[in-house]
Amino acid sequence: MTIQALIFDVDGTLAETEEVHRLAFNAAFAEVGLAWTWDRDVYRDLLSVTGGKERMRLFANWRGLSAEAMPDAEIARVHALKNVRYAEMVARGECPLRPGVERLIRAARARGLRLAICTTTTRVNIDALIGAALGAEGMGFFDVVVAGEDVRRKKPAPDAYLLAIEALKLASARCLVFEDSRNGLDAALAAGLTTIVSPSYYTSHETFEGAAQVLPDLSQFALPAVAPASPAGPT
Ligand code: XBP
Ligand code: MG
Repeated sequence: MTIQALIFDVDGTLAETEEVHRLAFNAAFAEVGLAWTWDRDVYRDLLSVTGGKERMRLFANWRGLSAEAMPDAEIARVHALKNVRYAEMVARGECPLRPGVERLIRAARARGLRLAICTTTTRVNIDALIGAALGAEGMGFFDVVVAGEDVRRKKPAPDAYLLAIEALKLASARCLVFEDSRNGLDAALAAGLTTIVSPSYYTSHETFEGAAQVLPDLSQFALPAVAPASPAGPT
């Protein structure tokens, strides 16, 4: 298989961001006077759903709070505050990239591969992480960025990956995906994409049938033979 593009998940794959999201959620809850605290065990259970707002809705349901008691607008307000606190923590250097990630990104670029991001997180969080880790030029390394707000159905639905390969104008067989979670792997597989999984702190208990490889981290990954991407349509 000749690979022409690498597609990266964000949370858990590029960095151990979920712990930062958890702390940022708790900070936001405290700031708005919401008596919610998510410990690591609770957050691991909440990660069964993708998307921070969806996670808040799930927790509200667990608490028996109706949509009237916890309206979507209030979830959106607290979630936006969470993202502000997340960006501040990331900017302070509290969330470095996982081993091998920067080397792989730079090696892929040097070999003419195209790069994409495909995540269920919010776009501002991608900007914060990449900016802190790779500098102001970092977002320019990626030809395509698909974020949570770009699709109606988040992972494990294939929508985000289908949108990414459509934007790349490449056949799925020309792309290689990097994921850390079962939900992410299912999304990529449903889009027909070959997927390498490097489990993260919060997904280490999951199983990854269907992954092409499961690696402790991406420092273990060797790029296969590549051909430069064609600017023409799908190949
Ligand atoms: C993981 C997610 C996200 C993050 C938080 O995304 O499900 O919801 O936990 O981000 P990925 P938001 O596909 O990168 O693994 O609060 O912005 O949703
Ligand atoms: Mg992930």
